[in-house]
Amino acid sequence: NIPNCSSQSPLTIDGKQYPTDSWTNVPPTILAQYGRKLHVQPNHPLSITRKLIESRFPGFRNHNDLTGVVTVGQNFDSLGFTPDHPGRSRNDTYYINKDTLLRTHTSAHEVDVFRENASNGYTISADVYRRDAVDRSHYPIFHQMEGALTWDRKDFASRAACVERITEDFHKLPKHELVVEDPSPPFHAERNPLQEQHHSPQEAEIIAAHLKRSLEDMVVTIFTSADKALTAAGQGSHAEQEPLRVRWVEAFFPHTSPSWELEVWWRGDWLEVLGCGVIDQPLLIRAGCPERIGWAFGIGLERIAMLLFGIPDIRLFWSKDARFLGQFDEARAIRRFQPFSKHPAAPRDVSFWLPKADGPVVVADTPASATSAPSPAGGQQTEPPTHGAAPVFHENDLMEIARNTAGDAVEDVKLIDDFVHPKTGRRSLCYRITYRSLEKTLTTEEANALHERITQELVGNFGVELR
Ligand code: FA5
Ligand code: MG
Repeated sequence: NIPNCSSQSPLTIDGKQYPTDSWTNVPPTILAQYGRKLHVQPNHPLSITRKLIESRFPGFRNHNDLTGVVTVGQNFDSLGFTPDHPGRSRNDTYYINKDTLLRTHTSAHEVDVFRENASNGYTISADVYRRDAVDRSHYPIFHQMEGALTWDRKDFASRAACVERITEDFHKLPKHELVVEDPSPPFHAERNPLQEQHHSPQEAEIIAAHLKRSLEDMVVTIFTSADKALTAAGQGSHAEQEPLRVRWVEAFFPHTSPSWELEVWWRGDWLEVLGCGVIDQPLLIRAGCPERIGWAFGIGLERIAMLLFGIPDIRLFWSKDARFLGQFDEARAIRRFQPFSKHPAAPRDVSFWLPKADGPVVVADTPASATSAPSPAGGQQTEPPTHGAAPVFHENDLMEIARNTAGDAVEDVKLIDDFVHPKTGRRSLCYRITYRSLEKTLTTEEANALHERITQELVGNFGVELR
């Protein structure tokens, strides 16, 4: 029963019971993978990657065991997400109930960690959960590393003295040779303002410079040393195929301003590896350290690991196959991942008419805000669960049906056709679902059976009409 897989019975996660309600949408397949903690498994590529990044931030406290069940307050409110922010949608977030969810990012812990001890810097590495697309670089569970560093104005005689210290710290950071592309303006008065009511321009600028240099150092150092190892092992460095290219682009987060994303050139395209910015001062005020100023970042560990080891498919991180796990050793220099088998892909298409929209327009790729009803009592959320009538189809519903039905045998789900009938006004969608197991060749019958089950779920849950 998707997306309203709420039941009366409570959910047990990590030995703790949580009541369910009409917000509950976390499926059993996700809960079954909860708690694997790949980022701390010895010799797992995500753990190796985490340690490499941590090593570039000496003196930071490393939090690697914060629980993934958090409150709506921690995940959104503490960071200044507005009540109608789309990230709160049940289409994007796994709710345990209206107050509790599986964290969607490691930023959920920022305020708590600052409140507990804001001195020096910290990292937080953890599993995070999102209802998201299905393809080779997206998985509904992935791993992030948060990092933050602040300075306390109270430690200095004046604000100018604090700026001076940050400037000294900046000059002590390792330097690198790489020319980092920076095509967009570093600040934008409306879209990405300096927090002028809280920070002098000098404070914001030196914090930003320290942040960018620190992250550039991290990326350049770990990729250059991986390259050296690969060359020494005769495995061909990344640089031989494509020289390292890195760029900054403008980004937006409720909890930082100004904000940026760092992208790395990979196989002919820019791949976003992290988001970062100057910490929103109200966040630090909420955390009880109003005189601290500083920066924060959030890195996708899988993205870095895929680049470092040449891992082609994000599903592989979940493999328990010794042919995968046996290739990584944290005591040894980086080696390129050797694919152990590539089984054939089995693409299947499904075309359907969306139910005739009497009232609101049914949309495939945006949350169905047109059908909103009042919020549940006491909840911050503006988007209600759908009751009674067949739920409005959202693309992430198909992603989830595919995952729940075919598990890791589904490699990719892509919209390949979308058209509105000129006479009837009905909308038709066609998705191509690519089946491919990492472990074995799927027979035609197996692929057909998976496809049939997904198709039937779609009809049963969303009242679509197959074409
Ligand atoms: C965030 O989650 C922010 N909280 C990051 C941040 C922290 C910004 C602190 C400022 C200060 P974003 O949604 O872009 O931002 O995710 C951060 C990184 O996680 C991305 O750059 C990407 O590397 C990775 N990521 C995001 N979604 C996925 C996914 N579905 N699969 C794998 N990696 C992902
Ligand atoms: Mg992003």
